Amino acid sequence: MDKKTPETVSINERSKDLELERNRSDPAGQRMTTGQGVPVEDTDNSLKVGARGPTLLEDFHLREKIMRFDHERIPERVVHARGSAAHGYFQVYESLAEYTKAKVFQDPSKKTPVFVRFSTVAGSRGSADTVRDVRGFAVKFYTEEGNWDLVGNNIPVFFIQDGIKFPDIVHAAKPEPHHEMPQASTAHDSFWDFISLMPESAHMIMWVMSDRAIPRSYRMMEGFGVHTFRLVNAKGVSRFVKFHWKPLLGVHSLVWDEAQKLAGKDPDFHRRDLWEAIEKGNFPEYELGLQIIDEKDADKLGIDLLDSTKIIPEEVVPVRRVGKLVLNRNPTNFFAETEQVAFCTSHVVPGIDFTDDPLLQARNFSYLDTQLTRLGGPNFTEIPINRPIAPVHNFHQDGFHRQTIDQGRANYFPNSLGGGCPFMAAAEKGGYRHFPEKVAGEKVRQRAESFQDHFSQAGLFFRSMSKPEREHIIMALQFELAKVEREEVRKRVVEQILAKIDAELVTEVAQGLGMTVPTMTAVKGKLEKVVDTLGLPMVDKSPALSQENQKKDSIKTRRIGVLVADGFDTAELQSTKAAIEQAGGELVIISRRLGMVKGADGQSVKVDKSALTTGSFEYDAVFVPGGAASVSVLKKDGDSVHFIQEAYRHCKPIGVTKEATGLLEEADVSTSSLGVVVGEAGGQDFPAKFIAAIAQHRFWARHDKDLISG
Ligand code: HDE
Repeated sequence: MDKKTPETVSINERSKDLELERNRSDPAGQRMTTGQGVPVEDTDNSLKVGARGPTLLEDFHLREKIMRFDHERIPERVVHARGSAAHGYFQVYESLAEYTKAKVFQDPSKKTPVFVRFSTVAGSRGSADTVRDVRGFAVKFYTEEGNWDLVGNNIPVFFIQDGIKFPDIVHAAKPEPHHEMPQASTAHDSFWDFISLMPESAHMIMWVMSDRAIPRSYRMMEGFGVHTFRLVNAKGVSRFVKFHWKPLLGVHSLVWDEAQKLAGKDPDFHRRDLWEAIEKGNFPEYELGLQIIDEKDADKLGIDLLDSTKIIPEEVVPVRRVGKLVLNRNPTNFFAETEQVAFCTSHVVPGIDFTDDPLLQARNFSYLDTQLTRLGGPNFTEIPINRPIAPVHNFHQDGFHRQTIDQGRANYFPNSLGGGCPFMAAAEKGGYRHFPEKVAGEKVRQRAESFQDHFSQAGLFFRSMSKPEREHIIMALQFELAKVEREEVRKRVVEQILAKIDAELVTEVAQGLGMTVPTMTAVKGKLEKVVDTLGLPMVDKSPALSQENQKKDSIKTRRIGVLVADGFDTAELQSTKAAIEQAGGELVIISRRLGMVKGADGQSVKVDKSALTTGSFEYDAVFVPGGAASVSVLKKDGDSVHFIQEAYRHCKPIGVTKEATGLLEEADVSTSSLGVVVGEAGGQDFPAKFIAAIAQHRFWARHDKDLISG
């Protein structure tokens, strides 16, 4: 018998792409066949007795075609049904061998292929992208020692502490069972009823009511592993770790009014944004950040690391950026890749291990289990997008849709008929060895005492927000609770949850709902402990939590809507376009008619969007070039005036030159308002000032409170 050596693979950025190639099918230049490969003569007419006669059962092409169509759907994910994905790679900046033996973290010259799926949680597959919800951020690393799935969210905490509550929270959040309403929204009685009775959700509720739950783009949101995991090095030393993804474009959000309008005008807003950015070569990039905690320091943090409703503030344990994720290729086929990808938290590689977080432990069961129904059996690991690049050999066999053709007689271990193969690998040879954590105790159904502080971090989050961000949270709560029909549910949320978080919060929400403001119930938290034990100068606030403190130095990939009609000032449009494109932004020409629009000097430009199909909420800023004839048309057009007013109310930068100030007047927007940039006649500095304003993203201070009411 041949003496075989174990197969190994060396990974590079294209490994998974090449591996998928064997499953790709391209009809170009090919003739149509049946599923059996028999060429088809006619796919437009069924086989009949005479042109007007009955159809024959013998028509195997008709039957096969209809049968295949009848079974195209598979069950959607029970949560995270609506999603979009992309391929890319991950590259570590320097070896992390000190912390983990995972090969993906050893060699800075190596690019490991990844597939990343973003999603909303509550809505069905066809629901709108911009609803208020948590976003999934799931990453599959195809490493040389097997697949590692980091299945995270864009919010670092969760609603519940124990996985046994997951069916309850999801039932409560999903459309109500008797009439299946509302779709993709938590603004209903059963959700808030549950929340009012589950104080452990208080911290998560603050995040979900904040701007984080309405991101501007998947490319501009953070990601978090949520649970504490372990990194284990070659010597077997384990440290705790929290995973973060930091988008290089900064963290930006929509406002609620925009999000709702987008849901109607472009329900695919985030999916389109991701797809188009990649097609244009604007590859989304995120840095992987690690908060690493030595086991001996875990008790000093004032929180229990096994409690997924808590964060470790970045000011307490800094986030070290260790590598970069780049998404540079759209999937070839949505169903084959984005829909059939199966993430499982239990897919780990040597050097990465679990903790006893009861949420994580339950997930480790759920993700494996859910694929059985969704993907039709246990062979989902053989579906091309799920197949590891690393070689797979075991005695799992048979079942629906088995692809692998196992050779030989021995399908059991130990065996002698198969030469004892496949053999085991010692930990030193790459075998996965679980971290030998010491555990002892009684079997109990209990929640640890250290899990009991539900309100300190909810308050920390609220206090760490800027004034506009706090107002957004207040307005979101007013919106959601105003949709709750039962008064006692509203009351319980306000009295039992909000009154334990923050005085400003509870006062404003209660007043907005026409309720008596309850007295704050003081709940002594444990955060003070962090100051005591680590002597750190914070925790009353964590500036890292506020999006206001994120970097705002670039306009890369921002979309600027340009309102024009015939007679616009061509030179102004061209010079502004050149400057904005140079800075990485994009101008989108909007006009009443598609086709060409003519400048005052006779030169025409192509219209990108008909004003009928778009609105100010699809853009990051608005630009109106001068040109008396163009501006005079826009002034008479209610939609253009509304465009300006709406952009203004959403606190967006608005740039106008020369005659275009007339459109501002018509819209009742003062030229001296914050974030309104006016180009003086002949002024050279307009583009630079406008670009600086766009980089700020929004001008919240423009009009304090009413800005988000829509
Ligand atoms: Fe999930 N979750 N989850 N979840 N989750 C699923 O798995 C579950 C939780 C997350 O793009 C399901 O394949 C339980 C936290 C993402 O395909 C299911 C619990 C976090 C995705 C499931 C949680 C997540 C899912 C549905 C509590 C952030 C989409 C379909 C114990 C760290 C992955 C599927 C994709 C999907 C179970 C809580 C993130 C049912 C039981 C916390 C990003 O298995």
